[in-house]
Amino acid sequence: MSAEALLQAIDHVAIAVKNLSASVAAYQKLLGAEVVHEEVVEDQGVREVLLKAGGSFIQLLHPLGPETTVGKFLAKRGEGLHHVGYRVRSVEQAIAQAKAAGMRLIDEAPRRGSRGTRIAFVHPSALGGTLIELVEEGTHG
Ligand code: CMX
Ligand code: CO
Repeated sequence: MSAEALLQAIDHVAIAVKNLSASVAAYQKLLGAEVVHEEVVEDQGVREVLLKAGGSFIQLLHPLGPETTVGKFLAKRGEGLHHVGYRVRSVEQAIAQAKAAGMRLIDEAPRRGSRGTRIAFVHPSALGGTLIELVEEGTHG
């Protein structure tokens, strides 16, 4: 598979926030963004709210506790951009391609994300200091 066929779209831009309801209210008020989903993903230690941005999402992330990845990120770096999610056709294929390219992967096998998605993270050191999430849409939307 060629590299250009891999990335379908930006699935989401994820922002770590300290106060989820205040941030949701700010996005609604300032950008008129509509909340389309809210979910606790225990596996990732987060509660997330998705706001619609065309065919993509803004993913507001709030940690389930201080020892989670997002909890530690907030303590160390404060609020801000946490990762970018790229939509791919097949997360297995994307993992294999990233691995073949010598990239440092956080997940070598797909995990379960919100909305029934299948996801895998690529370490920020692989792509210019930005944490990347590969996202394959679930069959149930
Ligand atoms: N973006 C960019 N760089 C980051 C980062 C982030 N989100 N989080 C940490 N880093 C950097 C740190 O600045 C640090 O860099 P230096 O070594 O240059 O100082 C380095 O990575 C290590 O930082 P750390 O605080 O020790 O963090 P860890 O190594 O413990 O964890 C990471 C970093 C990326 C491996 C971890 O956050 C991870 O496994 N992430 C994937 C899972 C995840 O993020 N889940 C939450 C979201 C779930 C969802 O989207 O559904
Ligand atoms: Co994400």
